[in-house]
Amino acid sequence: MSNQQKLMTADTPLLSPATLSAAKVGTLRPGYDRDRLRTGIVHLGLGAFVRAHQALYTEDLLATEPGDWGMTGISLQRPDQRDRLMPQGRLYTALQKDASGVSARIVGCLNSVMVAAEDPVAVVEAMADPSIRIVSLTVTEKGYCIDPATGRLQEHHPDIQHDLEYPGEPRTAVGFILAALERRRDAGMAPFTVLCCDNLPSNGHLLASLVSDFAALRDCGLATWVERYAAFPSTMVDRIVPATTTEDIAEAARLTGLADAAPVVHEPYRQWVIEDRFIDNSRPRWERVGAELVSDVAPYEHMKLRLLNGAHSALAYLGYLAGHETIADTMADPALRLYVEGLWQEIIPVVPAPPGTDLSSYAKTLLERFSNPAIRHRTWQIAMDGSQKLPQRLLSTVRERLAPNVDLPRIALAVAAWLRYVGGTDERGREIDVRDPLAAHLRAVLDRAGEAPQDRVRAVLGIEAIFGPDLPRDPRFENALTSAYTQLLTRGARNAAAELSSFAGV
Ligand code: CS2
Repeated sequence: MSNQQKLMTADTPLLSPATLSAAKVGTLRPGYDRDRLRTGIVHLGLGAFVRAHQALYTEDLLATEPGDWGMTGISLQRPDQRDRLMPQGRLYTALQKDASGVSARIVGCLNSVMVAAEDPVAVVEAMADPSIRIVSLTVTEKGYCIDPATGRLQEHHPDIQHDLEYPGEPRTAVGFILAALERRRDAGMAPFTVLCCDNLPSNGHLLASLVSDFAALRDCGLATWVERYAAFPSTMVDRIVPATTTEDIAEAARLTGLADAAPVVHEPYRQWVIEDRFIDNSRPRWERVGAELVSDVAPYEHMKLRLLNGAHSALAYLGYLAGHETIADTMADPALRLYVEGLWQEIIPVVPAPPGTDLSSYAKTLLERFSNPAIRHRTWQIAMDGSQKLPQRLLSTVRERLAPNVDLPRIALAVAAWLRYVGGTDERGREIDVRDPLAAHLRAVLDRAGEAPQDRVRAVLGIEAIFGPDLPRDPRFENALTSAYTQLLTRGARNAAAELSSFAGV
């Protein structure tokens, strides 16, 4: 906790099981007996998202129907979450915010919290425990050691190499899953269901093939057992959850009367579409609290990745370059708001609508969600890891528009804004803190390319891990990107977007 936070919460009792009953009126508290909650889920990647999404669905369910679905939360690397959550009995506050106000709820379904890097063996043991029926994940795109353009495991990734050498003490999510599945197989137990909750296309199938790629490198018998018995349902997850700030910590304390070092903030909206394919059908009845259990997640996932995440990335790069700190600030800029409405018009024709969904209404809802002034979602945060995000968010749409030969000026501007952003200098000449596993490589490629826009575009397009083998060879895309990039350089993000904004809107 910073000194500032300490000052703000100095007179406030710490959140803990002992002080829970003192929470201020209006604070929702766990509606079940925490002491009797057993653990059925291990979750890898204990960031804010899972605590504001899956954990809240689970919390809602436990309140109406007690079950064995408490969660063990695992941080793969950093101890911060564990260090904040343990002293408060793993309780935390979820703040729901929109223009009409804020409400607080204290969440209790985390039964334990571990840090994998400190004790990987204990984590494998926890996952191999017979009580665990689901291992879910939110480790972000880069946590899968995947080649973004091909969807295959990066065998030469240093962490994968490490996990091949020390399979009992892994570092990666894929390594942990396989080590625990191996333990279960050797003990004659059933596997667990692996539930990927990251924003990746066909995320369950993708993770199944990564685990199978990795298993094949280790032991073919294990690969066959995993393929035969394990299950990797796909999911679509949705809720906007910005990084927690010092102000949020102070706000949580003010609302609940209890000092919480680890609150999460989220919008009211949430959606969770899950492929109903669990081992022995053993899962929480999440559908009772609003999740959708379906036989095919693909249309939901396409809609969400391309309309929501695609637009989010576009707004993040353009908004950042135009000097906007948050998505809500970017949406308050008329040129960029009109731009994103036009962007959706480019995306919608190539996205099949999920059953019962109208994509224009979906886009209207996104307009409202992105404009939520109470959610301060930083453009810089969303701009992170673009090399891992662009393929599924924007480049699939590029391919589908190029196939029938339709133009794509707004999508090209979004990709050009990413290119401008990873160049590392903003429109006022200030350095950008580019966070991306390929940041150094991108910088080197751009430095070698020189200053001419067409050379920079061509050089970056040549990165096959992002653009695949096909897009660099498509002169239509190269031309669209070069012209958008030139516009950005000469006129700036705001004007380049405004130029394209003479659209009627969704
Ligand atoms: C965002 C997502 O950070 C990002 O890249 O686009 O985290 C987005 O907020 C969620 O997917 C919304 O469900």
